[in-house]
Amino acid sequence: MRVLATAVALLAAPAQAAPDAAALFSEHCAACHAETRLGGTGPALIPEALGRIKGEDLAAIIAEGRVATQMPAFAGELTPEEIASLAAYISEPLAETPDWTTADIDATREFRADYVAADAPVFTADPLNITLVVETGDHHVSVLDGDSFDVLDRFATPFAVHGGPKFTPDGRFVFIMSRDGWVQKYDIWSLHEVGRVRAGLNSRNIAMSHDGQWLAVANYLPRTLTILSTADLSVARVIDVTGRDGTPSRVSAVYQAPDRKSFVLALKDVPEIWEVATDPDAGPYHDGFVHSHEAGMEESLAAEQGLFARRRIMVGAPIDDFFFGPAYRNLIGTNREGDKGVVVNLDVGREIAELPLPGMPHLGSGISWMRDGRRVMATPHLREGMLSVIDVADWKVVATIPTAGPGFFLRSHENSPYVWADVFFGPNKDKMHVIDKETLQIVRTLDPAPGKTVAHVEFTRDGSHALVSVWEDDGAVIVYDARTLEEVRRLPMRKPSGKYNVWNKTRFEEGTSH
Ligand code: DHE
Repeated sequence: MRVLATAVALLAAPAQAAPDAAALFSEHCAACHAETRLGGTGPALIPEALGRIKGEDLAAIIAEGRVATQMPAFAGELTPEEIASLAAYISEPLAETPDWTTADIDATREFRADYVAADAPVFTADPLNITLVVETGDHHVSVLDGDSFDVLDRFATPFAVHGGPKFTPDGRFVFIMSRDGWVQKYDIWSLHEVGRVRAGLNSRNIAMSHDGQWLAVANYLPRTLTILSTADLSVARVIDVTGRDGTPSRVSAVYQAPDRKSFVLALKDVPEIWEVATDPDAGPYHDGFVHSHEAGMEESLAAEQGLFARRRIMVGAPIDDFFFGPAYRNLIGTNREGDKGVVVNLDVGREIAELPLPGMPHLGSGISWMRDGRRVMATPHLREGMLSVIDVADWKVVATIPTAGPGFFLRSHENSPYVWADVFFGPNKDKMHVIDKETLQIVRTLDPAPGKTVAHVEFTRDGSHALVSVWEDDGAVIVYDARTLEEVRRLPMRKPSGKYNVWNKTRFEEGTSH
């Protein structure tokens, strides 16, 4: 009888109300992350941005806070249920794709009042041998003298920088992009930030125009390409990215094609590659055909001309990322399934070849070099422990090099006989292969920080030294003699990711990707 009474009492008790996540967000999070969840002084809290917090539990971050940031711990204030409901709330996609108009972008432009443009470099180091190290551990960039490896400056970046910073062709200014769409301009000669602007709400990467005047920002949110003036970070154009059938698309990546005086874009949601002119005299840009009198041109749907003229190249399926062949005539991309490569000829505007490339090739990390009189390119694979080496004249796979696990980045230099390939994923993430460019054999496997992720290489201007990241919060950049493969120096850094040498990047040194 007592048991029955207890059961009845329990049933009669009001059910524990589920926490009101939206109200909790407004009360505790919105002041820093904005009511819209699109970010304020704190980063955006939307799945597109949070997906990058690998291996970390969102609820744990809310409960414990984030060291060395302004993110406080909420464990004392909120119950575990409330924290879990907040974690679920910010993992939900936004109900609608938000707008981010030219006026919105312009309103975020801010310039450093203490910036004074120097007339000449304020340091004695070779300005073209400066190397930037992106330290994602505490969102800073270190500016290294490429000869002495001394740190000339260390400045704060926006939260979560991704992709390569892009230099103006003279190497004086550099632009750095964060996943939340902030673009920061930094003056290398003055060793000083100039200013920043939020060009998108969730962005992928940036590209510099051939003449250094325009910076393209590839966005996921909204579905746009933002083109900024590099002079003052003002908006030159926001291009809505919509497929021929009207479907809005995210931009996976944008790259500079200097020989073509254009930007080339990979679209994520529609089977199209776009080319956008950076030449005021460009055109006409016909969809599928460019500067061409081939049959069929008359049938093309659109023809734009002049600066920012756009043309569509129709492909069989969306291409996520790609690598350019010689003289930017062809690009090789991969399909979403990551099992084949597709070669697209940019001159005629169509696919011209296919090749088997299983295991999710990471073509954005591809590099190329001359081997035995023929130009080859190599790419790592994100899902298989191998590198594919492809002849770019006939697009045939000439070799497959087995590695100790799937890798992320490849690097070489014209003056180096070796390709450096990391093993980013799996138990051998602490290994770095050094591969002979002629024999395609692994000549040495370095193991400089056992148990830690060792990844991404950049060379000095002359190719004499290779800089390797120990990708940990108490990490380092290790400087190697690129010929003897001996360690020369170890510079402590906070989770260093990519490194970018001004010369190699502005001169399109052949061992470097985009
Ligand atoms: Fe990257 C470059 C896409 C995840 C670090 N990454 C690029 C580029 C693209 C790309 C298209 C070329 C842009 C450029 O430099 O202009 N990256 C992707 C993805 O699609 C992927 C797999 C998933 C994602 O969510 O974006 C991805 N990338 C990562 C990471 O997890 C890495 C390792 C850590 C991080 O910072 O997010 C990472 N990506 C990098 C780095 C570069 C990069 C360091 C620049 C390499 C270079 O040498 O130029």
